[in-house]
Amino acid sequence: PLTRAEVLALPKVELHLHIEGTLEPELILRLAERNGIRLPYADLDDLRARYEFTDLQSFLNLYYANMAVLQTAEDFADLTRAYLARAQQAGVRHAEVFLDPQAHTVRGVALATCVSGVADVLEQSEAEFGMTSALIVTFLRDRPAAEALAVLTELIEMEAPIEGIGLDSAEVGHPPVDFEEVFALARAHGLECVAHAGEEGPPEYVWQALTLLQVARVDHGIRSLEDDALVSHLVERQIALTVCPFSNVRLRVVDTLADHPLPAMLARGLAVTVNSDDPAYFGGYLDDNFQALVTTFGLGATELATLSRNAVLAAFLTEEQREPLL
Ligand code: ES4
Ligand code: ZN
Repeated sequence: PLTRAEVLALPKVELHLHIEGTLEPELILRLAERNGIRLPYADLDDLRARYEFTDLQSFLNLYYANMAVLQTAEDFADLTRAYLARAQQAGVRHAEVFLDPQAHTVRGVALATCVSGVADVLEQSEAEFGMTSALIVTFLRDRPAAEALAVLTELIEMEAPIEGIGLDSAEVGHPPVDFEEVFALARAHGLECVAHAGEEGPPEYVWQALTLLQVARVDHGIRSLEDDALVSHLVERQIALTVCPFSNVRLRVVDTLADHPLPAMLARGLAVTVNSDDPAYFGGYLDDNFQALVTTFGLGATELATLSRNAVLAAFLTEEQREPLL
């Protein structure tokens, strides 16, 4: 098996990373103090004790509650800088970062505050951390599509520096079809499109993301394996799936990492990529996810190269930017 040093040295591309999911417990407490916010936690250990999840919703409850500490553009900038520093250590060369604006606007934070706090730091990622980056705003599917449409309209009007849009939060009962109009508007403005689908939801949601939202990549997508016609469709078109091994284990989508279908997905020829999703909540960053795959499945240099290459090909990069990563 590959060594830790070899795993770290592998040039990595991260395509599924929620910036709010990089909010570490220590930073939560520091920002709470800085902003004079009272949290319902006695101390760091009390907070850490709550990181045990039974499903996606049980995680989302903690994830959204902890965001209360993110108030100013400086808070979002500090969060983003901390992620970039950690990603650089992990060997990340390019990151496409999700931001959930509605998780902040619904609690009174201005859209420009969260977007510029993150975007201003991402703009410096190459100069400060030696990695390129892009911002993808994700809409909360468990909130009304009309609200997403209003936020997207505002982002377009303010000429926000975004590469694309995505769709996340509680999946079951919130099918992609509800967001057709939002994605059509995004496409009309030249924005790239991705969506979470087939994490907890059925293969039908993956089909909808592909055919109705016309996404370029599917976030998670692991339940696609239940539908052979869908697998064939994804393989033929080499549509990338941004798979998140630690996330799937911690949200009980799979029982243990050893039960994860990633090797089976690779064997079927799916364009699998490895991602960290919400690393502060799920037990590790991108290097840790790769390391665990190497340890659990004995993946070798060839498989890791395939996973990395899949991510480089699926990234929203110009050919000039892509070439040195291939
Ligand atoms: C998420 Cl793992 C996951 N699934 C859906 N929505 C999310 N938002 C943040 N992490
Ligand atoms: Zn996600």
